[in-house]
Amino acid sequence: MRDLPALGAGDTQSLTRFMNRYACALKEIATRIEILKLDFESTHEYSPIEHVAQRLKSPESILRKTHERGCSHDLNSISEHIRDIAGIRVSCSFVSDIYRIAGMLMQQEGLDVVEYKDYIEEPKPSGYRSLHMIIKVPVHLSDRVVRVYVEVQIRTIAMDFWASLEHKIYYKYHGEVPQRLMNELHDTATDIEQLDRKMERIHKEMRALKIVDDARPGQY
Ligand code: 0O2
Repeated sequence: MRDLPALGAGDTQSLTRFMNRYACALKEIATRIEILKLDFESTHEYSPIEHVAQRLKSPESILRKTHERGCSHDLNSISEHIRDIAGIRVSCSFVSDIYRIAGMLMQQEGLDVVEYKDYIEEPKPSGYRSLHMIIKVPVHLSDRVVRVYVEVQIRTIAMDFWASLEHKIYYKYHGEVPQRLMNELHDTATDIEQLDRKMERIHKEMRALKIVDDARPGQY
């Protein structure tokens, strides 16, 4: 985004306009994801998306992150350096769905994937698994188009369950999680990886059976 005024005390109008762009970008990407879900369901009689959640970072949390990063507090700089002000999380049933959704978004006209981090291929030391993309999303304002960063996190329901519990534990211990718990979380993340694989295998078997069943001549 360009030509944004500096964030001054009491400059709430600029801040509101600034935050609105992220809210609009979230609407834009959420709609695209919803359309993918609807179209996929009607074409394949199956939904690769289980759940979608979105959030906007609060101005306080944006400023905290800006401060931690040591970057300038003006809105132009914030919009360039803090790329997860708008975040959307997509939960899928199976790992292959994660890549399917990511691939469909990457191909969409107008969306520009500027960062792609695959923490499923290379999990974080904590055990965290998820696919992250930073996407530049066009927002059509009354007089111009601005492009706004949105962070998209895509993972399985099981990975999401793990991440949410780990996040709670991390905050509960103010980042100083006892080693025993960290080890246990790490082991659980590995269990989840195996569980995801097993579930996907069963699902594939079931779909193969359904195809055979559907191909059979009708019975009375
Ligand atoms: P919150 O409160 O969820 O927003 P970045 O902060 O994005 O600039 P980084 O580390 O390069 O820096 O980004 P990365 O690795 O893509 O991670 C961004 C987000 O992924 C985090 O946002 C978390 O939401 C999630 N995440 C990353 N690692 C972990 C992890 O080990 N456990 C859990 N539960 N979540 C993780 P924030 O800003 O840290 O937090």
